[in-house]
Amino acid sequence: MKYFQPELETMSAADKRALQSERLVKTVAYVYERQKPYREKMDAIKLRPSDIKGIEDIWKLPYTVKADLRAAYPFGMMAADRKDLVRLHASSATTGKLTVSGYTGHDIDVWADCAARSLVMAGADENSIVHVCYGYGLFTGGLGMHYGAERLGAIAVPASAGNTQRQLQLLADFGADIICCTPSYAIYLIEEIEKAGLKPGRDIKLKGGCFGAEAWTEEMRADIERRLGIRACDIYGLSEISGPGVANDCEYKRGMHFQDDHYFPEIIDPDTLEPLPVGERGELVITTLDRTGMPLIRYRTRDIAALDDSPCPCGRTTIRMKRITGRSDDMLIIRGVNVFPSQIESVLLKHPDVRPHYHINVDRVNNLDTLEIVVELSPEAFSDTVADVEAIRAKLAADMASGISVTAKITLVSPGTIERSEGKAKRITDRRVLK
Ligand code: DLL
Repeated sequence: MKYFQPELETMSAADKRALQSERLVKTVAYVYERQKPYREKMDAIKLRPSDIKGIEDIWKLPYTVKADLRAAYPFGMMAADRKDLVRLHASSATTGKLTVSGYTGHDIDVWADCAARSLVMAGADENSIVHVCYGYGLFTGGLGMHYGAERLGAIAVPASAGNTQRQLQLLADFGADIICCTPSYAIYLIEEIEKAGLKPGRDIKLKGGCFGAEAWTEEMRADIERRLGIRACDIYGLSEISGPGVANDCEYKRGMHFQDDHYFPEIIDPDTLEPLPVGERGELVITTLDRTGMPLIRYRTRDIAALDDSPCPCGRTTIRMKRITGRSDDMLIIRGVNVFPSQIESVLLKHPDVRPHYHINVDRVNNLDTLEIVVELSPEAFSDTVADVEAIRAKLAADMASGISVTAKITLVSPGTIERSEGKAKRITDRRVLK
């Protein structure tokens, strides 16, 4: 199976634009009528739904921000009648109140299609067994991929997060070929697979996976692919828009195919709020084109990404999105220098003597920001002499200084010291916020 919905995934540019235009015009009229907080934003700038004639007018529309969702907690952003809503999810990824997301049956259908498209890109088909170890619950990871697997006609294994030994048993006994989990959990699973003496290919039959819900790096992808012998696809999504499957890598892994018949992406400069041209990195803004439960117009995701409209050899014509390098609110400012945790990960993973388990501590001592990176040694390096370990530390410190332009204290710890994550990894402790 090459595509899940070939007619939609390989649509011509002209047909795509016509579809996006038609859907945007409808969405704006619907939101103006049914979503009071957004109507007020449009009224404030005297913008009428009839001013939006097609996708080329999208820049005229005001942004929606997370604070709008919080202010409308819990149901103020719902546009559908209550009787038509069938599900709620919520996210507490950042501090503060939950952001609630409401879905009609139509929204769940569209989301399942997008998750099924993603699974096909990772190598799944109707004969697949899809092992889902994203958490099931208010978090969208578990149920999103579960519905996608069923939509595809594959078998979904709702393993959910946690109980790693049980996960290994299920993977070995059921023989799943596709796995869905966070990249940090994948690394944990791989370690346990290796410890148990299970061999990918022989005991574990995985061929591909959709890994997302947190920022990760090409180095991490290479590590997962090498150790599991699989195709590791990056999958993006957020509960406000639907959940996993808004964008996903195909087999060429040249950026995630953004499901732009349903979700329209833009990149803006987060400071000036001006749209940026294709290719430039900035904040991702998404408009839902046919959502009915909780449509969102020009939602500022805070995620930092770039778009790519060059053709993809896979034949899909959806616009692509380069790997998310982080969230603008995750960006650390250390002594005036901007540092994304993913840049730190990238430097660490180029070093064969450490493993991808790390924690970042930021503090302020005598009015000066300090950065400490605690990382686990590989089991081989751990048995080296003290002098060898000191050499590893010095090399990492030097690579880090040139990689992120900030000096960091490197603390090497023994294998297994850093807490493993079952869902989104929590890798930063910023004590400055408490001071
Ligand atoms: O994380 C939905 C999801 C589940 C995506 C499973 C992929 C796989 P939220 O909990 O609402 O939803 O968190 C959304 O997670 O704004 C990004 O900051 C981050 N994120 C999600 N996918 C990626 C990714 C789910 N592939 C927030 N790369 C988003 C980097 C990601 N960050």
